Amino acid sequence: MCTAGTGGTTTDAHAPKPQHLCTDVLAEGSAAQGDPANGHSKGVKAADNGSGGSSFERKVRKAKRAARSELSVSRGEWHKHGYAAAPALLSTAGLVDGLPRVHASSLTAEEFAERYERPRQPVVLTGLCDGWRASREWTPDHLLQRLGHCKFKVGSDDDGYAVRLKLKHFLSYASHPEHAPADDSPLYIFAHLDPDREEGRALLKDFEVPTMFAEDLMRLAGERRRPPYRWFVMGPARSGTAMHIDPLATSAWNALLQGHKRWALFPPGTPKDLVKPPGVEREAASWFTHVYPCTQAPDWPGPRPIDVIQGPGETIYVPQGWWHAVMNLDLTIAVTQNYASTANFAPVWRHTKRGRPKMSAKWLRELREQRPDLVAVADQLAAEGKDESGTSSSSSSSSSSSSSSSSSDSSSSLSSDSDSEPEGGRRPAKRRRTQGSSGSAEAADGALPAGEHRAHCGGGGKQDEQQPAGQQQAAGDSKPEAGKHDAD
Ligand SMILES: O=C(O)CCC(=O)C(=O)O
Repeated sequence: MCTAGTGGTTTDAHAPKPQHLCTDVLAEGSAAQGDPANGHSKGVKAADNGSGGSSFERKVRKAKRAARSELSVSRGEWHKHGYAAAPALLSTAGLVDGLPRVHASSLTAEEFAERYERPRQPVVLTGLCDGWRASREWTPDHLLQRLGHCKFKVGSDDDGYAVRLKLKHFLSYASHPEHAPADDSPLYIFAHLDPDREEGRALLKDFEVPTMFAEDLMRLAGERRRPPYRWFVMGPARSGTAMHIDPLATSAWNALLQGHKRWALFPPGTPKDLVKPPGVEREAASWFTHVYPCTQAPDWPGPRPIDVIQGPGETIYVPQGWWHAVMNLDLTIAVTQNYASTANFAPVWRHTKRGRPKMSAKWLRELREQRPDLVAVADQLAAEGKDESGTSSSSSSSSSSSSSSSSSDSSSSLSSDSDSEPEGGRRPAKRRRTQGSSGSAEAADGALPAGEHRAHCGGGGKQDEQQPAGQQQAAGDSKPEAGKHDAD
């Protein structure tokens, strides 16, 4: 079968409803040529001298070592693949975008549910972010001025704790020719929007959850109990998110404010070993280099990916169960949120009950008050033995095994510019690692998905696929960073 290559081939007739032929978004070609991240060099340079043996350099090295301990910084292993010298990786020439664009104003929430959510059809919505302050102010320069001193998560260490960099250092890293523009798979900010942190509070004011995604049933479990579910995402060219399915069978929306993202989506049921073949590094750049070309070969045995080039102002809807990998084509800034709604409640409930019993008990109590119709769904699943526990939701509700998992974490943070700490909180005196490999585990009350997020380079975000959620849950309350993409 296919072995390797670089991305950027033309999709074929298997790609659903090709709608718009993309031109090469990098025609102006900055990232591929190692140009600093677009459009903000003035502010970034003013903030930091990104060269020499500066403290900036030390902080970046430290963050890199923590976020990807398998790569030696000093031996140049962050650029061992030479992806930065392979401009085809960032080219969209010949790609056929396979998703329809629908203007948000032409769709009610109910129409969205009927046309896209219930049939689990991905779509790109336009116009959703037009009125957001984020559309105007989430530029590198502006964010630098406002939040340059704040630390953002750029990865997790081997114990699952957040690795953070100040935004001013991250932006210097993103633009300095010897840093991100040279790295195979650069560090990526994937930061849970935590209202207990300064940057979380600030950024949360800059956007509104669009009405079609507003149902957000997990809020009934309580902000403290529910897993992290919304993230600020910023990354330079070639950073991204490796192939995964979002956790707990949630669906997601991802609104892009700056730059361009390349997506590859596979429908639910696509075999994991096809889309995540063993031996391929868990980085988006590696996936698009080594796996994507195979998906275009005549003997590819699975469905072809849907290619999408998401541009600024576009919001992609990723329904529950879809595999997706995402690579940034230039410096991107986005916000993404995972959610449960009436449309995906049944699978989310199954995964949550199995993987997060304490949360599901609390959630069920609230659903009983506010959504008895969904409790009937949960009971039906239990009666059919489909909630994986075999116990009825009626009987489980009283036991509320949901005791503690107290979020021990108040938000004091260890104070260094590049550090590792549990999400939202203080690193416990004795760190405890949640189960799972490579730091992939779900924190007790933590991440939607937790822990590892080598899924996207460095970033700590949503998490991975169809792993029995029970394997993700950690007991106790000293928790590693909550990530969106965990390892499987
Ligand atoms: O913006 C990205 O890197 C994609 C994020 C993603 O795939 C996700 O949040 O599930």
